[in-house]
Amino acid sequence: MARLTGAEILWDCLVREGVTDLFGYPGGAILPAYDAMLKYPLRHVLVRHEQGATHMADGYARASGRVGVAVATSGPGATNMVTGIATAMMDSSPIVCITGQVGSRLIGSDAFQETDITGITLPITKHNYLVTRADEVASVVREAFLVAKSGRPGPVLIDITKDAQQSSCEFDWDAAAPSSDFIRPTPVAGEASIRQALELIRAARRPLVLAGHGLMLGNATDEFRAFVDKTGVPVAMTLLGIGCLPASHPLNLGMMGMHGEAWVNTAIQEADLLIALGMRFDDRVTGNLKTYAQNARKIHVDIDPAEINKNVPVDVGIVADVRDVLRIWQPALETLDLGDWTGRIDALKGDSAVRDIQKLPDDGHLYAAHVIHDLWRATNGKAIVVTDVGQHQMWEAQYYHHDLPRTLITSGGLGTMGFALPAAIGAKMACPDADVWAVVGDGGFQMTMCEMATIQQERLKVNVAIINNGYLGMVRQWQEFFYERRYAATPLLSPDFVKLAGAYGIESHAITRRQDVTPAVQAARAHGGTVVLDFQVEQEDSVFPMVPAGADLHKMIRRPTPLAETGADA
Ligand SMILES: Cc1cc2nc3c(=O)[nH]c(=O)nc-3n(C[C@H](O)[C@H](O)[C@H](O)COP(=O)(O)OP(=O)(O)OC[C@H]3O[C@@H](n4cnc5c(N)ncnc54)[C@H](O)[C@@H]3O)c2cc1C
Ligand SMILES: Cc1ncc(C[n+]2csc(CCOP(=O)(O)OP(=O)(O)O)c2C)c(N)n1
Ligand SMILES: [Mg+2]
Repeated sequence: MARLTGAEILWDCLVREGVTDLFGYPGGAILPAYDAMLKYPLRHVLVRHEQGATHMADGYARASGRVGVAVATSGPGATNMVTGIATAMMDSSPIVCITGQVGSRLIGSDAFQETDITGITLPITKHNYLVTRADEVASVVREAFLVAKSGRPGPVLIDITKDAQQSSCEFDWDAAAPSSDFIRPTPVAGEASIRQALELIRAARRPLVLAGHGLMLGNATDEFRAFVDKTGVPVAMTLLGIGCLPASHPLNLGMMGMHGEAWVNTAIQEADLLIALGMRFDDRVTGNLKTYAQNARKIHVDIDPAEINKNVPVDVGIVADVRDVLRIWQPALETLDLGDWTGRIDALKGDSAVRDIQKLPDDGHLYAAHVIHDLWRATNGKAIVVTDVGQHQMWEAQYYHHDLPRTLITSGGLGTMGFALPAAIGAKMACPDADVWAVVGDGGFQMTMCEMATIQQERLKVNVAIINNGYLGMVRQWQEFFYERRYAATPLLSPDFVKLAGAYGIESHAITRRQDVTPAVQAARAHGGTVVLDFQVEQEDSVFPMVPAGADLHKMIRRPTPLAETGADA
């Protein structure tokens, strides 16, 4: 058994947990840990703001399924992490955040850079720890990784006092294993509910799957595809579920909800059975709960018992890992006789006007939809696209057709502007061979664009597409629809992004015409380093369709121009 400092034990444990990369920013209370880090095979990415570190850890986790790690000092370093931790919590992303804390004797004395970060993050972490002794470090780190990745994943914070980092003790990895009392077994689906669900599935004539993020979190996409291929049930996806079934699969209908496809929302209202898999009936998904899917029986599979009957009462709730359930169901599944249900959905597609913008003649205007469509084409639908929050995020979901799981990374639950650039850095670190694009608004980019320096210092290639509409576009859209076009605080002045990127030593171009989009994307992909593309798009375009917040799901605001609809993109 070796005698190590708390700081050495911390990194030793991380290496044993399989960590290779971490994102952080140093300061006084975490200095002993930073000093000890030099001895361990860990790649530390120096961020420009601790919020960036948490989003990088989050993007790393979402792209790879591994736990992402972020490090900060006490006080302002720790509080800067709060937004990123809440973002990870809302979207069930497994990250471990490590913060330095003032010496244990100083706690409670308003010491320099003291803040009660475990208190502050209590409601936004799955669990958190204050470690005051070196001999606690190993067991806490091992438990923290287990908590972050097991069951419903989520963020965990470990706050370690400076003296716990500095003092020494015997380090025994095996003795620090989480106790068997602590390890909660994955819930097992009850036989009765499995049987009831199968009966409902067999009896259904107008069934729909509501496919969510849990399918990716539970690595269940192969089993899910087998379920769909066997039964023939059409699939609607949540924003975070995009990628769980290839967009090109004939039974994949697209996104549901506030900015989902019109035919999907109408089909939900007409369905006689909803099979919800690893999704949590967010209000962006359901609209008015009183009128939501009234004709449908409902099956809900979720690993978190708190989600069953939380927003939508269901007929059969199954608390289990969705992959286990799909595997148990598989032998009993049969191809369903759905009569004209798929024909009905095709008819609904026919009168929808979501994708009509592709058919517009090129009248000299550059629409965001054009940019996303051409980005999809030029990257063969295989890029990892990390979006920010706003209109561009919704256009990405509508016009980029993801064929692979974990290739759309976006802040859904918290809707955190500033997420994209740092999360894209994390995704690139996790998947160095992937073609990674950050699709950002002119507003959100300005919240974390300092991370361009991180990209350069780390010599990373993360391409950036700014959808520059001169507005906080999504808020402007709400003002247009619901506040009689009073654009309070939404017109947005931006710097010259090309010059700004240039100041960081990053190649950058502005694009204003549609015919220049594809060549710009291709050139960016071929370039050896990061390229920032400033797409100056139509300023007052809106995302359609739109279910106003709290409205009935089938009462969508549609694009006013009556254009011929195309289900498939040209
Ligand atoms: C501007 C904006 C607009 C939006 N508009 C839309 C919209 O139009 N449509 C839309 O869908 N979303 C929209 N969203 C996103 C929305 O707010 C939610 O984030 C999203 O609907 C959540 O998707 P989810 O339930 O699949 O994922 P999560 O919120 O991540 O939930 C995943 C669920 O899976 C469960 N789970 C995890 N692991 C497993 C496992 N192994 N087995 C079983 N269950 C598991 C979890 O317990 C959880 O209940 C919008 C967001 C923004 C910011
Ligand atoms: C941190 C944060 N602040 C405010 C908001 C509210 N909000 C949601 S979308 C949006 C506008 C985003 O503007 P921009 O980044 O330019 O994207 P666009 O909608 O124009 O595509 C705002 C302000 C938010 N989601 N996150
Ligand atoms: Mg904008």
